[in-house]
Amino acid sequence: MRTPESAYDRRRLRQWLAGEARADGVSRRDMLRLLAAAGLAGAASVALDTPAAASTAPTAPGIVKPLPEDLFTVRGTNAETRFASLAGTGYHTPNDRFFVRNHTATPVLSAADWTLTVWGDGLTRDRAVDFSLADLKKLPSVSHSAFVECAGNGRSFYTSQQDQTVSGTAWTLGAIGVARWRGVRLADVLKRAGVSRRAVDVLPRGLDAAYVTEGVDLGRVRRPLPLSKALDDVLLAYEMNGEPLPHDHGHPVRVLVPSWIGISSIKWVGDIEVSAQPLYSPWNTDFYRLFGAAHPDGGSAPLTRQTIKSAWELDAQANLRAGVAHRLTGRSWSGAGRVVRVDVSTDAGATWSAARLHDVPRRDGWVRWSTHWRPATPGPYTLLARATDSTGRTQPDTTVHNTQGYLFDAVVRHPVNAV
Ligand SMILES: Nc1nc2c(c(=O)[nH]1)N[C@H]1C(S)=C(S)[C@@H](COP(=O)(O)O)O[C@H]1N2
Ligand SMILES: [Mo]
Repeated sequence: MRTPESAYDRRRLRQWLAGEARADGVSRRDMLRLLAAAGLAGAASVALDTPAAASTAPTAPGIVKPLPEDLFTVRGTNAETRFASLAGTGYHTPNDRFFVRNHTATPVLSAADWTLTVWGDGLTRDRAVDFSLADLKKLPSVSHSAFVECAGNGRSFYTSQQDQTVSGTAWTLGAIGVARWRGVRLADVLKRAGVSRRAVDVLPRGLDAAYVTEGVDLGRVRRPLPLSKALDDVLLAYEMNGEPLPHDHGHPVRVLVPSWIGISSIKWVGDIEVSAQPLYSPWNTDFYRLFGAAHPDGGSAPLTRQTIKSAWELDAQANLRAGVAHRLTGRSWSGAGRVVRVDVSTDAGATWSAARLHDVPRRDGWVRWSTHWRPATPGPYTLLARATDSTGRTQPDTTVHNTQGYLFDAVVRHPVNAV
């Protein structure tokens, strides 16, 4: 029913390691130098404490929308949603509090001037095909509720809970949002462009500036998708929660790849290469694979689906009145299936009970849940939430380490104080 993802990824990985990969403008040697410089072998430590100046800043460089402190924590060029700000909101993350992950800066593009160019040797004709936004809007529109979640969401807990060193943005759990996306099926656009039977990969590329890191220009943000996934459930979205796509989330059009890691969902898409050969970019070779002692020499296959997580809609170190019953809320999600059960503990795991679920579990989304708790006496407490999905997967106590801190799925210890 779904794409044969793991076979695809194993094949791509072999080709990359065997040097059969098309270099796509960045040499393997440059990438290795870059990774060495970034200290990924013995990776640099994540900064757990956001500098005071950053955490109170109302804006992040390159982000257009306001980032009030009660909604966001700014982390470099990115803004993390504060889970506490989702309490009482609906199923979908409001656009004003949806996290932003930018490699560079949000480009402010005009919808009227925008075109999408579809090109490559995987098309039946030997010329590129352009689509305006008006052209896309003439195709049948579809809506889909789905999360976008950064592969590094939860990364800081490798350090704070497991005492491990990882590189990258020190997210807590707020690098996720669920929106109702409206747009057209990528499959319909590819068919119009004339996708040939030889096509195997598609490579959407953003119109934001080239990403330069450690002195290496990696080019514009782009990540290949297997044709089978591209033809399955991928959207070219032009609306988010009933509004035109906001600038920070890809205006006028972004790719939306349900259940896969956030990097797949290319914002501000400007062109899509359709290729008869496997494609590579830094974002499916040296980034977004698992490296480290517990992983194969040379790294894992490229990451595709998101993992399983839970979060309380509370700040860390929130104060709750002792001796009073509180209704506590949270959300759980999984890229592999529907979340069917959430267990919670208010005593650091000594006892557990089932949380009440408030949504019909659905794939590509999350479930809201609640529990009641009356802290008997003042003092510090640790809250835990552990989700189980329809594939039978349950959040573990620890996550196997990888150097770039991707796919953290362990139960997070959430400290609160009864006062
Ligand atoms: N063009 C472009 N697309 C991009 C990115 C980017 O920097 N440039 N960041 C990616 C990453 S790493 C993530 S997690 C998601 C974040 O989407 P959001 O900012 O709408 O929440 O966008 C992805 N698409
Ligand atoms: Mo990401």
